[in-house]
Amino acid sequence: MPKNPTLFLAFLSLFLSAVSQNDEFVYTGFGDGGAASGSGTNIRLNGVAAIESNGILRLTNETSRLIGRAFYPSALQFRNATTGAAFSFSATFVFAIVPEYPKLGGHGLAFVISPSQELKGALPSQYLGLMNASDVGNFSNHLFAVEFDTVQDFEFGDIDDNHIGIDINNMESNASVPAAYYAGEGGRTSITLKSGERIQAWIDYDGIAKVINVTVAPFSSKPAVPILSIPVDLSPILHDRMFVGFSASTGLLASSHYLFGWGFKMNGVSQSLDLDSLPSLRQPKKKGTAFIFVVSATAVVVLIAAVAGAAYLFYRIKNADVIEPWELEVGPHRFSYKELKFATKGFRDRELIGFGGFGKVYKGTLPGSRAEVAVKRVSHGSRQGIQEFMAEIASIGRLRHRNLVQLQGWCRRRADLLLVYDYMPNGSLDKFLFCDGSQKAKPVLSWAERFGILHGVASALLYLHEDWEHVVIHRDVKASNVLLDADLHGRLSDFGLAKLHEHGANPSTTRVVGTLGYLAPELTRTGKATTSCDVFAFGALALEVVCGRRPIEPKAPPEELMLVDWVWEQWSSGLWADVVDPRLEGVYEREEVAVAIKVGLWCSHPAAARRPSMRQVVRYLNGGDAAEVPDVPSPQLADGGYEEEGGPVGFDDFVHSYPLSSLDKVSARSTIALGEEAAGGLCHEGPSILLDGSGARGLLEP
Ligand SMILES: *[C@@H]1O[C@H](CO)[C@@H](O)[C@H](O)[C@H]1NC(C)=O
Ligand SMILES: *[C@@H]1O[C@H](CO)[C@@H](O)[C@H](O)[C@H]1NC(C)=O
Ligand SMILES: *[C@@H]1O[C@H](CO)[C@@H](O)[C@H](O)[C@H]1NC(C)=O
Ligand SMILES: *[C@@H]1O[C@H](CO)[C@@H](O)[C@H](O)[C@H]1NC(C)=O
Ligand SMILES: *[C@@H]1O[C@H](CO)[C@@H](O)[C@H](O)[C@H]1NC(C)=O
Ligand SMILES: *[C@@H]1O[C@H](CO)[C@@H](O)[C@H](O)[C@H]1NC(C)=O
Ligand SMILES: CC(=O)N[C@H]1CO[C@H](CO)[C@@H](O)[C@@H]1O
Repeated sequence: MPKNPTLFLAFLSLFLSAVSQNDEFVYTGFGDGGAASGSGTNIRLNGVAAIESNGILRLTNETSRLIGRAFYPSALQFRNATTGAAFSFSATFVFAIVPEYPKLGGHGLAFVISPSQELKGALPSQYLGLMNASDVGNFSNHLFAVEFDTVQDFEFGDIDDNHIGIDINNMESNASVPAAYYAGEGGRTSITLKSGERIQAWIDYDGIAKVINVTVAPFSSKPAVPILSIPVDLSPILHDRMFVGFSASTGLLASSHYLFGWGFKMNGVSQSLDLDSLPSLRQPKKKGTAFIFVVSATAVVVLIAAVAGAAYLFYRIKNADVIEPWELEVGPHRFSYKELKFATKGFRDRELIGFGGFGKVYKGTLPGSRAEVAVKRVSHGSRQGIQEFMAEIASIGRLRHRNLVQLQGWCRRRADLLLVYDYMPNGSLDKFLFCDGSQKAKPVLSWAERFGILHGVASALLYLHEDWEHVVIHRDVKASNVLLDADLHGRLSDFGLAKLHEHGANPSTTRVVGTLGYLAPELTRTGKATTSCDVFAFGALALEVVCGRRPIEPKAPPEELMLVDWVWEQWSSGLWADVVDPRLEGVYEREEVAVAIKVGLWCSHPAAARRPSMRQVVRYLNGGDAAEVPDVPSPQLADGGYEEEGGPVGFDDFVHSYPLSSLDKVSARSTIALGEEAAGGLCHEGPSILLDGSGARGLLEP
């Protein structure tokens, strides 16, 4: 028994009253007048969150890579302190997500119960401001969140770009569903989170049955059946006292995330919110009955003036560029749309010089300098396109190397995205190497020219991998991405797929992009692009340049189908002269060809760890002495547990020869499609493949 029972009881009642006082609140708007009922306290904001004058809480605006959070100011008792059992609770809130580009969201918001209001070290983008890459899945996070996600992130197995998920200590949801609601008998009606409209959500936890329910609807009455209902015991996940609130983030793509009202109750049903009584993003329409006559008379006059003005303004606006703040921070020169339209003669089809993975490429002549440029127009409204574009500008703006195709500048006009490059008069390397026989066949490149091109591409890759301030992985090294300038020097192009990696950081990717025949085997398994994947693709390129053949040649006899296999075979039996492009008619430097073959085979090794670095590649190409190049490790010594000891060899290694292993995760359909295309006698580059993070699904791009 405490010595002073009165004092003890006073403390106890104070404690209990504190608990009961804090266990329910309602925000009807977040302005001063709309403070939580009862308490005079308002809401605690951090990151870029702010309350707008009309009482709307804005978690983020449309600037990229922001975090905004709002928490109820004091911690709430979420568990019975004696038993450690989580209490039931219910929450309801109204939010809206207004994306920068109407069809593209970025990234979403989450209702969160967390041990702190700060969440130090957390990242924006796909992490929603909740955690960082090293925290993901760690049980000491003690984090419960319901995500309203508008971006499909393959790394965390997102089901689509419009889903609701329950996240426990992890960004990979324990359960998720496409956003929708059940209205009456009507079945499931889907709802677009990033529509910009107000959406109400309800989150109910039953501490006895240990079930969490999530419901959303575009109106205030709660649908009877939740859209997401899963059994989960929050007792081990929560601490006794936790903070409750919201977190939102933006990535390369951005949305404004708004909250309009929020009700919460521990051990009970939260007070309902009425959409009509909450602040609204749109200005209410003014209704004036008395003035209608006067107004309409005036309106007629104004209208006539306005139509004339509008016609002029429309012309102006149509040709005007709206420059957003982030655009000023992007490195290279920003062209005006008018300049580029003029340069390409209005993007005329006759100026078209190619199709990239994400858009068309036009030839243009700049109005002032008369300089020739290539203008890549990223497809309108394609979400991938815009993401690629952002990555492209950010990463290549400041890259400078004589063997890279220089980005001169760029332009964005609404959803139209344009990149301006140096014009390469001689086109791409693949046009020179393959397609003999067609009328447009280019002259045969001499060995000296070929060796020079390999050398140039290797030094460009070395620059990207090691010599720049960030590690840049090209991800799509192939003959059609090597362009030739007027002097037939090779220049690496198309950094649309490049992503930046800080030196030392663990490069991880969410999407595998590449081209059949150049994809490193480990890439299809792990989905992680590394510099070794570029080395692998360079190996394929080196062999192509020597042999004048594609990495996979469907028209060739079966034993020659896979270029690497065939070259390895001939090389090991000393018959390597047979693989050299017959169009060279035997005129080549034997020593250099041997170096190129050796380096090509070495780079093509199926085990990433056994491939050389680009620095070694450049050194051996410079040396031009085959004897200096170490013996290429046998491809049979792939990764796995056997190595040189002669231990057990995996079954798979007998089934597939090693370059085929780079195809084994790609559906048979891809291989067939490739065969058909080639059989049609078309002069195409091989199909590109997009694999999702699981590595299992192959999509063909024409
Ligand atoms: C968004 O918020 C950030 C941080 O408060 C600010 O720097 C930026 O200018 C804002 N952007 C826009 C478009 O309002
Ligand atoms: C906590 O659990 C104990 C034991 O079941 C119970 O007696 C007590 O009333 C509970 N406390 C609260 C605040 O629910
Ligand atoms: C990740 O967040 C934790 C705290 O949640 C922090 O200690 C850690 O330093 C962060 N890591 C990075 C790489 O920022
Ligand atoms: C989880 O986080 C704690 C505290 O930040 C840390 O000590 C621990 O090593 C982490 N565990 C894992 C598996 O990363
Ligand atoms: C789901 O939640 C439980 C904890 O309740 C956890 O053990 C599990 O790893 C979570 N993640 C997934 C993806 O199911
Ligand atoms: C959750 O949903 C289920 C299924 O509709 C329902 O039976 C249950 O009562 C709900 N629980 C809560 C706490 O709303
Ligand atoms: C081999 C080849 O086609 N070379 C051309 C490369 O481009 C320059 C400049 O346009 C031409 O003069 C060359 O003939």
